[in-house]
Amino acid sequence: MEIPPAGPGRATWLKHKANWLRLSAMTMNHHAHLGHTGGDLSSADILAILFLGGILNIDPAQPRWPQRDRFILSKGHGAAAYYSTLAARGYFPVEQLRTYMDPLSMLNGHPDRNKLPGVEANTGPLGHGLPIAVGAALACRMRKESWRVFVLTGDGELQEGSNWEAAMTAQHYGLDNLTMIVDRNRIQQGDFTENTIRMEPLAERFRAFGFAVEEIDGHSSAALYNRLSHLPIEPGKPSCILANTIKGKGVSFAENQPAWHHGVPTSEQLALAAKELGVEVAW
Ligand SMILES: Cc1ncc(C[n+]2csc(CCOP(=O)(O)OP(=O)(O)O)c2C)c(N)n1
Ligand SMILES: [Mg+2]
Repeated sequence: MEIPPAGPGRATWLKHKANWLRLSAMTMNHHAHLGHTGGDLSSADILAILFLGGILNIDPAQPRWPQRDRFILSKGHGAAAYYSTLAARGYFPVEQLRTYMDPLSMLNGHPDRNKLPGVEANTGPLGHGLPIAVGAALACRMRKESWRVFVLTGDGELQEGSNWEAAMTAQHYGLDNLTMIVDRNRIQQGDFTENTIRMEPLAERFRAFGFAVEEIDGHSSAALYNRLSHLPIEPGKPSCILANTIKGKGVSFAENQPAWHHGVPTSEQLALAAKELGVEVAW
């Protein structure tokens, strides 16, 4: 796929793509009368860089190519943004996004690897993506292959203990082919993370569990690109990127509002979002 050369042109192009993912996800949630808009909007820049910005070594024409990089959306409730990304990358026609959550659609409320090309793991129950990613990274090591594993988690999701068991395993095996990205939007279901179960000091916690950690602006395509194109952060250690984001990013009425975790836009809100994001969705 065509990616503009490095520079301000590429940053603008990626921002436009990410905003298209945002509006596409909101349109899907609107039609389905269900969805997780806030987390779709916070993750869009990360998904855009990985899939459309040339980070992942993948081939949509061969979704099961053995040497591909693996991406796992651990926060499976962010499916609408993820499906929009896979369609934009060419895994299936964008028109199929219209079928989101329809009976017999490939686009379930949460991703299903048996139905949709490009999906590596069935997720939705929180706390499973990192354990699966660790297993994949270890398998890669044992086979002496060179593909990499990327996993995107929520921040509230890290309250699931399974993540910390997986983190211990990743550091034990020195899995520097594993990169976890945390969508650190500071909101979970119902409230801010720090009011629910405090996550800080999150960077120090991951360091103590043997990860190389870096905090970046999760809405800056330059920061994301620079970090993700120079991995691992430290040889011999799994990488953890704490991507500081805003839940509901880009849409004034949804930004930083816990209620928009599950919020579904009305027709009027969708029109306002389109205006604010400066994109059109025509599928
Ligand atoms: C094991 C489990 N418990 C509860 C839920 C219901 N649930 C869906 S999303 C969510 C909140 C997730 O918050 P966070 O990880 O911060 O995601 P984001 O802010 O990126 O949407 C919850 C509790 C679930 N999917 N899985
Ligand atoms: Mg969150």
